[in-house]
Amino acid sequence: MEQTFIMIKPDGVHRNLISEIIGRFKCSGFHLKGLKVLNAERSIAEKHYEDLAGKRYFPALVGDITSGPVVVVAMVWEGDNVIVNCRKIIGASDPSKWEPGTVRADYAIEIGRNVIHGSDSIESARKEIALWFPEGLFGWKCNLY
Ligand code: IDP
Ligand code: MG
Repeated sequence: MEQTFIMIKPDGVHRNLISEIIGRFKCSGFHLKGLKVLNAERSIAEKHYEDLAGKRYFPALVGDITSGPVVVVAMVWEGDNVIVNCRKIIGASDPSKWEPGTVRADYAIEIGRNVIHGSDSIESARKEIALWFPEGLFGWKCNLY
């Protein structure tokens, strides 16, 4: 089954949006395979966003994720088509394209403070899960479906 990595960024944590945002993923068919709160280390944040290393906003982006004594909430969800479905729940990163009903439409302030990250492909999900959960995932299987 497909897995995706979801992260509530520091702005979402600081605004007490953790429970509200996790609640958006309680769709039937999604299973929670990992959940933790941690300080994001710079090396992990840089590796996470390495594809964007050439962008002018890269230092600000890494700075945001690692700024001060902040935390991120990292989650792994598993399910059929979970990557694309979670991206739909999250919404577009570009403010001019925020779709109503998405997490970002409801809570993002601007593109640089858009409260949440979600993997965009199977490859990036694999990379991000390995990066943020080097200890491995919670090993259980839902027996209700
Ligand atoms: P995504 O988060 O929707 O996948 P990406 O294009 O992968 O969007 O960009 C990663 C993150 O980089 C965005 O969520 C946002 O925090 C930041 N970002 C993207 N474009 C800009 C920009 O033009 N200015 C400032 N930050 C940006
Ligand atoms: Mg992205």
